[in-house]
Amino acid sequence: MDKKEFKKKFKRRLAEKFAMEVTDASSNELYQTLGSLMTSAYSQDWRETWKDYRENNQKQSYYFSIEFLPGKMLKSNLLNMGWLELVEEGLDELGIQLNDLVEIEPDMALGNGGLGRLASCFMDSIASCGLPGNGNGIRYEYGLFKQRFVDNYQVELPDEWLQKGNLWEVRKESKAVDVQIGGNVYLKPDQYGKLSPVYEGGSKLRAVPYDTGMVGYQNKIVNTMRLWSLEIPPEEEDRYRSIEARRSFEDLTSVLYPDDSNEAGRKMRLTQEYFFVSAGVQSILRYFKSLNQPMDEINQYAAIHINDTHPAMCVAEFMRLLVDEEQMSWERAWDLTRKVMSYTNHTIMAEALEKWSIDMMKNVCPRIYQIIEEIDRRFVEELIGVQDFDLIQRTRIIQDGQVHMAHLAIIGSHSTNGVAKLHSDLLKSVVLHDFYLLYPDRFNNKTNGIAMRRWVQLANPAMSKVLDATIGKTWRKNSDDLRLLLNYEEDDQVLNALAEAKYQNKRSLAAYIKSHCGIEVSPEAIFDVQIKRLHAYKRQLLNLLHIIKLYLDLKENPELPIEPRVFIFGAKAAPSYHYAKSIIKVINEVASLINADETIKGKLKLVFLENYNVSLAERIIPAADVSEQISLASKEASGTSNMKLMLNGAVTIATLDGANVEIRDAVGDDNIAIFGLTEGEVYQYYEKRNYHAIDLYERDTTIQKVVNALIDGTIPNITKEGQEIFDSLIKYNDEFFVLRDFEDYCAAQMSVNQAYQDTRRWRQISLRNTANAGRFSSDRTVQQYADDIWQIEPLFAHNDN
Ligand code: DL6
Repeated sequence: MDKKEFKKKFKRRLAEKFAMEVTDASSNELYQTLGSLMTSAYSQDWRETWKDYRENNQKQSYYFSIEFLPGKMLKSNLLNMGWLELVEEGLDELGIQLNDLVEIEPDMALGNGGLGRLASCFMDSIASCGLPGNGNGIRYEYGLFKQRFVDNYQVELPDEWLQKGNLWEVRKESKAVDVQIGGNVYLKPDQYGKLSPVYEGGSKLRAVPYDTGMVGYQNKIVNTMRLWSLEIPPEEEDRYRSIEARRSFEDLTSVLYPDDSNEAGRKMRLTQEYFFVSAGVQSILRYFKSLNQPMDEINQYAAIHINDTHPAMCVAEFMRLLVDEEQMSWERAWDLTRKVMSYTNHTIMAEALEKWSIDMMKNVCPRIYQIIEEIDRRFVEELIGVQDFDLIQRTRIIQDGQVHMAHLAIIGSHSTNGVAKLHSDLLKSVVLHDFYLLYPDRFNNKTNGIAMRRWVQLANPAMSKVLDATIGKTWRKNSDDLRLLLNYEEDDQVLNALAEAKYQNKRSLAAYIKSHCGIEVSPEAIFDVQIKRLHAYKRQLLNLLHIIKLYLDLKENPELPIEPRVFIFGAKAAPSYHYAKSIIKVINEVASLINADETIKGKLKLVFLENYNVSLAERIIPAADVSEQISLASKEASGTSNMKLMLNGAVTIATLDGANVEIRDAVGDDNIAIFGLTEGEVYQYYEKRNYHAIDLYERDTTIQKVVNALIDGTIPNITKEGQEIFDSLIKYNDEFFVLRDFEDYCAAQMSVNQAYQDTRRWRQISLRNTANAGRFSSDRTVQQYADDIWQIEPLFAHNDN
């Protein structure tokens, strides 16, 4: 399609859809028109992709994830369709700005952070690599809450992202399935003595899929992200006549991560998990059966991926369908289940490794509980006398009245992977060590990656242009070609062009900050960025204490020779995570104090941007000079903002945690500022129990001064929160070693300050970061999953034009 044709089609579609001309239409109507043109254009490829998979009996992977965080899809679909420039120019000629239409689109946020964003990067990469892989999740009616600051506190507002409809999804009524929840189940022998389940009571939920096309990068492949929505089956209508009954039913999939601080919230969460697991697995089996292949060979057609423990019930649901519905023997079904399933662990934080009480599981999905009990019984039976008794006790699925979901996922699959080298090593040596002893061959690493297309081509057009002009355009398809940039590290023209692109991005972020927060920041200053969920282990507190130190130093000596710095935070705290919310309050109060203080001559600014989400990340990341990756070593599984920021030329200040280690290996010690305890040192402290934060506080006057500022009135309006944070450090012994790493962190910050003062050197470091980021493409990651875990192959059948 050329520009002329696009304009003609656009005007015709607007007339058909809204009986309007361009000049009469609102941005929303124009957005709807463009979206409808796009979906009808790629639907043909979507259908063809499906047909080809089916006709070639292609093995497909199904990525089960309770979170997906795609963000806005208008521009990324345009880019992947190869339409971006043409549409931008065509619309411009019609007097329409594409960016005005982008503003209309809600930021689809069906996830909290890294886990969901990774799933969406994978969706993009799987399609872009031409791999047959699909997503499977929940179509929450409300996305992650909208964060507002009121009185400097976080307040959560509902995110009604579906209010104006969703352009990209298609409701597929014909593909609905029913999911049985609750009731009783008992096993009854049939005439041959085989036991079959008999269900009594409970309720049936209708799961209706909404499919969204996942458009590959200019390759005509369109895969599917299938999100399940809950409806009342017609035969159950009578039960839900009252408004309350209907509402409590519909509430089941309305919110992401219902509050798990109470029993009702937890039950809802477990119901959500079983709902999407059962619906997804049933639909995979139904599709497989339509291929008329022997059930015994299903592992050659389907790979089911358990993304974190939330979908771990896939193991039991798959067994249920094979044994109860397909009448397969337990042994054969178990063999197939393990061949089909694989699992990724995304955290080593004990509290995030899910466990469900037996009672609750019996209550929500009684048959699944029976099957898990049987898996557990056989696991113990098989190992008893072969393995150490204590090891069996520690690894079994059911322990102390609870069902351990990670154990189920590991025992019931053929592959368990971590998401960065260090994390995978820690899984083997510490967190899942017992399982590693049992199944050494199942453990592997798949370092995370990011969708380069979104995080450079879309987010940073200014830098993309410089890259095109310098190293040609091949990097757009093959991110390893970014390395060609290394040939230009002595080329002042290139260094200046990259710096100019960064400066433009900083100017536009500064304008955003001005209009959204009313804070004036200078694009000449260092933009120092920490963007991620708010969590104690990620140590936003360490960053804050250093800011307080700089502020106090500047108060003492306003002439202090430091480069002007703007510290930028973006983070949401889970609504029930009190401590994290206190940190937000204190950061905001410190910001109010610093930003209003003219005596420090604008050398320091602090900005906490409200409502951090994918779209905001796309604004912040291209403008960052410094990337804060300062979690306590051993706690961050991988991190992915570290990769996005590095790719966009930010210089990382980091602990040796998660994927930071691999970033350090990629750029070399001279191009990153590493500080702090190593993971080995952290474990030593745990072993010897010899960390005493109070000693550091009493010994070190700088620490004392900074920490005291939390409680001595230096920072107004934080009486409660300041005390709470002070206590977490001093009274409760600083769980995440913030004070232990403080001095080293300040030294690393100082080295960054010095490096920035040497402009040319800084620009070279920045160039090296971009040049070495290619390996962190999620195209590489999904290809590794495809080769090593899922054993799926790309489809080239209709990819020849
Ligand atoms: O693997 C994606 C992402 C990692 O980059 C982060 O390091 C990790 O914290 C995150 N994990 C989760 C799991 N839930 N919890 N807690 O979000 O996964």
